Amino acid sequence: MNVAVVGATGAVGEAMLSILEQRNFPVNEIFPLASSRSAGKSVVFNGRSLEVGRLDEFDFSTVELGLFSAGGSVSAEYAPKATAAGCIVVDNTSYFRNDPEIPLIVPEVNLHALDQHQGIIANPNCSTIQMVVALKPIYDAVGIHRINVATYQAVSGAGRRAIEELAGQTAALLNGKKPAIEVMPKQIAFNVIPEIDSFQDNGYTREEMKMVWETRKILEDDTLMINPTAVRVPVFYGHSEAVHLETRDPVTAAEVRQLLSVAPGVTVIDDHTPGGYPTAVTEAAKQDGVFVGRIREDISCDRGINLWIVSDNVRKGAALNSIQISEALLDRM
Ligand code: NAP
Ligand code: 12T
Repeated sequence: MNVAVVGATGAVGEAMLSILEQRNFPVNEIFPLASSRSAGKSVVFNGRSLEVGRLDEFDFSTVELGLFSAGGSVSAEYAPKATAAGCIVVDNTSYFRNDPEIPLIVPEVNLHALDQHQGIIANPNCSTIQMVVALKPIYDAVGIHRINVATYQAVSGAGRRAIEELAGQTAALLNGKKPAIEVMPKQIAFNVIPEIDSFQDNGYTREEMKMVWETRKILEDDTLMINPTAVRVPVFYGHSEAVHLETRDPVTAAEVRQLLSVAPGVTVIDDHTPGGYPTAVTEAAKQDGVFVGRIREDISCDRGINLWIVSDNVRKGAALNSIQISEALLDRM
């Protein structure tokens, strides 16, 4: 396949290039694209240095697949142009996710919905992806009525400049200097911020509402009750989630552990010993899986189950999931 990577100089685009390479995706020609700011810079693919091209000058009829991660407004403008030129688009932005005509896919969970695609396939939000991978086997076995979730999200979710801001603030503070605050709403180094994406009329943030809208769409269940709090923490790679479920039928922690131990894409690390659980930096970062630990019955609620879920937000939360979707598209050709 000829493949265009739109946003190739970004945090997600860079991971896309390296995952395409690692998984031996059948790439014929690859076109890294970005804005005029980065045109002419180079990126590395399969040991070769490639020049970054300008998205606004690119002819999408020369590629079969476009992996988009350059922001919602870029996808709004260029994804329809790409499909009109015969290119299939896997879109990582939130722009098309809630469109009922556009499949929103996590391959371990709802690959069947891919068959409805008309040229654009949406990749869900990072926090939604890792949660539904872990919840799908429980949902199928005993049903889920309600989900309470608090996220602990890495700065890489907000892109390259946010990664640099955490590093820069940390260095500044350790050197007794004032931290510069440009990308995040407050100081993120040595802090925790309960604001990701914009505030909505109901007092939730858009990042929180994405978890509601997207989880319902992926699990095809509009009755599912979801109550998220999305929080940014000073971690570079890997989102963590404390999830509290209310299931429809009773289930024990041991049964949940068993369900998850055979679930696709899930690794259970749940020893009741010091350190016997996954963390973002130690287990999840740079890995492909969704890691689950701290599985226990909720002592405050009948049919309540608690879980701790971590995964690499840039890989499974974005680039890897998009490439798994692309592999499934290839299988269907
Ligand atoms: P990033 O590090 O800031 O990178 C942004 C990329 O988009 C860069 O390559 C940038 O190119 C390119 N870009 C920006 N405006 C452009 C334009 N007008 N024309 C062409 N290219 C343009 O951000 P990121 O973390 O990689 O995220 C990129 C997008 O992916 C986000 O906006 C979001 O929509 C999506 N995303 C999704 C998830 C998820 O949960 N699935 C997670 C993270 C991000 P330049 O170098 O030229 O500026
Ligand atoms: N604002 O693709 O800031 O909907 O961590 C993913 C991550 C949007 C998205 C973040 C964001 C998305 C973030």
